[in-house]
Amino acid sequence: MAFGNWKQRVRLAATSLRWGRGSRYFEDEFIQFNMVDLVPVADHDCNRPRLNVIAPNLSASRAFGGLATQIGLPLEVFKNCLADKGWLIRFISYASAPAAVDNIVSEYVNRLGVEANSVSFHYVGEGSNKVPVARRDLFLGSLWYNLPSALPLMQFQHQNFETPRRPYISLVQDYEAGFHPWSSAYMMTLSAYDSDWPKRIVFNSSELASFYKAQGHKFEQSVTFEPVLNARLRDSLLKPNPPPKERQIIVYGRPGSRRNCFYLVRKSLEIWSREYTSAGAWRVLSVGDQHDPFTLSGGATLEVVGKLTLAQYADQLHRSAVGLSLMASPHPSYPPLEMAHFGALTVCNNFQCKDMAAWHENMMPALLMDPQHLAQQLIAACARFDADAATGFKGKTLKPHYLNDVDPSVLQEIGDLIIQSMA
Ligand code: TRH
Repeated sequence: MAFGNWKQRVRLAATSLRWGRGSRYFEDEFIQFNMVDLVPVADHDCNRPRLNVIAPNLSASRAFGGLATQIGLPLEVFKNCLADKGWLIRFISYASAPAAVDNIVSEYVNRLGVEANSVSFHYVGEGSNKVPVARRDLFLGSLWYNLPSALPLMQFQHQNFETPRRPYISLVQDYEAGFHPWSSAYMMTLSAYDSDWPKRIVFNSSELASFYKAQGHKFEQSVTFEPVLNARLRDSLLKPNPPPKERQIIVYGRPGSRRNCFYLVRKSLEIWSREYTSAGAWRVLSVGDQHDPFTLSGGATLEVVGKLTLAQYADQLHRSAVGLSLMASPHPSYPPLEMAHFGALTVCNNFQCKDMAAWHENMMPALLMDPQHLAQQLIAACARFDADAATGFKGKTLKPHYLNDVDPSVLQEIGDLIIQSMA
């Protein structure tokens, strides 16, 4: 993560040298997304149907929830519904190959027991943007800019092999137009949603599906799956004798992702530490991005640890009595679900179609996204733990599916959607 920050700083410095002082304009226009032009070349060798998953990179150590789902879900669908029908699966990565031990695809292939011979890789980041395209390729992407990247490949297939315009499988994991202020990126995201190439959508969560549909975007067909707990975190949650709860607030601290509302996180913690008389007994642990520490009052301490491994993250989830995780988005967001299910009283937020209180009794959604109000929620959560250290363990999940694998009947629906797209 620190390395990532360095790269971003060097890039910003280079931009400043070339164009003058850096500005929000530059960040939004050139840095917050990574448009990659893919160049098709005919592949006459592959005659089997092939699902192509376009991903920004395949590195497990860089993956948060979005990438993990983008890799894991298609592999689960492949294993359950496509492999026995002769399909292949290929991962097209914008970045060069990660170290073998850091390859997130290999991790899921091993865990799910997918036949490794059916899986191939194409790394665009290794010197050429050329991508071999065969008659029976189908493309799936998650981030909005995967569609404009894939379009030349799909158009080439249509013209070169005289195939029908095969639908693009869009794995919608957030309303990504909202990731950008009004700008080129914002307009391009809407254009990707509304382009006339046929699209079939796989929605990550009902909340997001409702929001997306309410915006009126057109698509041919859709399937919705509900978020589930990461299997490695689930193993840790279910292990006997977990570490005990401590006076620790685990905070999803990601200044690099606007949707995680870092300004509100920081301001509310500053107020909490000034106003909660027992704050000195508490420690705040910021996980997610590496960032500069800020000062807390009243003897409360802050430690910034950035991105943890899943095992380290699980350990801290066990230890934390209180959680704080915000996301300006209709998706429920994985971290508050994790915090609540690990027994932390979790300060979080609702957003139009999402109601976090519907997920777990430990959720404490803010009525207002205002630092003062959030601080009062934090004070209430800490006071509840100070009064009863078992309080978070008494809270129950309201979505029992969350502790299982994705529903097999939904995997089948996604498999059918993919198979029908090849017709
Ligand atoms: O990948 P993400 O940025 O999430 C994306 C977008 O936020 C998008 O808006 C959302 O809708 C979509 O995913 C589903 O990050 P996310 O989901 O916030 O990542 C959380 C996961 O990251 C969590 O499930 C486990 C992992 N993680 C770590 O591996 N180490 C850590 O230290 C932390 C805090 C999380």
